[in-house]
Amino acid sequence: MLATFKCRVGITCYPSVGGSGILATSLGEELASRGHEVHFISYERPFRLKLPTERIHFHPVVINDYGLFKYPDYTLPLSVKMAEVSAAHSLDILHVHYAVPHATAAILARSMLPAASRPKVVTTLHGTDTTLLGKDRGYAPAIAHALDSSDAVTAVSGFLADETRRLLGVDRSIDVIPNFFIPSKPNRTRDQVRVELGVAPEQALLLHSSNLRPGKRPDLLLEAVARIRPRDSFKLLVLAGESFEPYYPIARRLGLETELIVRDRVFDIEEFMQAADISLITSESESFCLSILEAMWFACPSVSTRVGGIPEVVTDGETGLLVPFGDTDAFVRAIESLLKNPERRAVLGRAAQRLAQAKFSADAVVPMYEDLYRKLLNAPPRP
Ligand code: GMT
Repeated sequence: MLATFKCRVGITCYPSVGGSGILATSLGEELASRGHEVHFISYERPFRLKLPTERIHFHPVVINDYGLFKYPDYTLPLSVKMAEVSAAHSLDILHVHYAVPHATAAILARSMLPAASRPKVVTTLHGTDTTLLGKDRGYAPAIAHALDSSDAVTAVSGFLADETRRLLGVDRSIDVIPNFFIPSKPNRTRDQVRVELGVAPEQALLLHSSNLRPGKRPDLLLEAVARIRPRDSFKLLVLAGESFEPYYPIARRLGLETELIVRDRVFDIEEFMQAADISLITSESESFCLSILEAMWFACPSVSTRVGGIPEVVTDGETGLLVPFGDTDAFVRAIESLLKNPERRAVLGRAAQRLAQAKFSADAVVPMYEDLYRKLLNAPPRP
């Protein structure tokens, strides 16, 4: 019976600001709310994880700074903790988010346990674990081995599944399970937030939310925004997952001091998402782009580069606008066209919200993971 399926899942992810950890945290919380028992195993509590929560446990991995090591090792203590938690709590599944080094640690943990009590290993690929590290000869064979040895592999977009096969030469099934998002209800109104940010009623609020890693190309974002005319028609809000410090000189050179608002380490992103009019993404590669989805939930359309898995999230001309990577003129024109046309913005935004609710909600996506777990637990053990 579908409704009575319950299992014990260990989840490992990066706890810091980043889409893979955010997704893993939401998945764990959703699984717990559906009656599964969830054990997070990581070096820190994932930053969005609310504790205490019924059926959710957190097991920190302690890393020894052994004097002999020039580089501290995380993989081994992580695998030992995974094996320990699996044995102590009879885990059915070890679900790792981001392959490096989590998948390697999980297969090692599995092999440390007696055959009868080995959890199934599910590896979810999020992006640079394939698109960046998969190109690095110092990592690729280990990633390919960990994927081949996982009981199931999922990727957050069809693009990422294909790239993984191509770059790593992996010849195994990879299930595509997209990301999802559950917006919290903002505490303040849209108007209150806009007043706090200093956005005039006639101005549009442009939003960029990311970890600002080089691949997000914050430099291109600022260059494009500096070319938007009229200058006083907008403000740009950057929700910075990491320090914006390296980009202030660019913003100053481009004379964007008046338009730019930066907020870092924001935990209540919903407050700002609801206040935004257009979400901007200039990434050179993106397997999915969770921040576009977060904005979609607040009926905020996007202008973004047509790269990687983004076209699987944004329907060009219907829920947002896609522009070829590197074509700054086209990017600026796309933003200006939406600035001039609030009605079109609203139509795109409403369509984006409907798409998010239909395809990228917890109710649409979490059962895909539950089905996968159920299938694995019903399958015969690996030879
Ligand atoms: O790969 C990264 O840059 C980090 C990773 C993360 O942990 O945030 O981001 C990836 O995973 C997200 C969640 O699945 C996706 O929405 C992002 O598109 C993806 N980033 C890239 O592919 C660059």
